Amino acid sequence: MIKRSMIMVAPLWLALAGTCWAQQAPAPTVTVTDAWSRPVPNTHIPGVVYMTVTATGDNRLTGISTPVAAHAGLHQSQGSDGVMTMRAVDGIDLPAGQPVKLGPAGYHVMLMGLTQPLVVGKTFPLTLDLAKDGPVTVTVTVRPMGTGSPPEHDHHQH
Ligand SMILES: [Cu+2]
Repeated sequence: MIKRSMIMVAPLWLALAGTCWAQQAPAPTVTVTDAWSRPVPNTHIPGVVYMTVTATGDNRLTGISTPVAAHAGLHQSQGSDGVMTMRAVDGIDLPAGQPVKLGPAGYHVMLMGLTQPLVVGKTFPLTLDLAKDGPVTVTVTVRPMGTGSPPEHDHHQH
């Protein structure tokens, strides 16, 4: 008798608990959009991944991993005197509600020791480690050269 009423009540209880959780203590969640990579024909060449990361609460991207590379790292490109250099960073801050864009001129993910070439149209998983949340795994799509932003001109050869 008791057991039966417990079963009937459970769905309502779960619904109420979910509502209360959402209103009182929003979980820090992270959304990733537009995750893409450039094609890499040769595994001796590092790969690069770009994406836009938005956190609902202040958070920090602390690490990255993927089965297609022996090592994945967070990098930042910086331009000085017309020369672009990049350095490894140990994390990327994700301010609440502000989309953080990883792109060709700034932060990016570097894939070292690719286990396979990255072919246009192929997808692979990428896992983001976060300071205030469990890991988030997203799907990265390999896009053709010249389709990123800002537009590239390296395919306009005469
Ligand atoms: Cu890099």
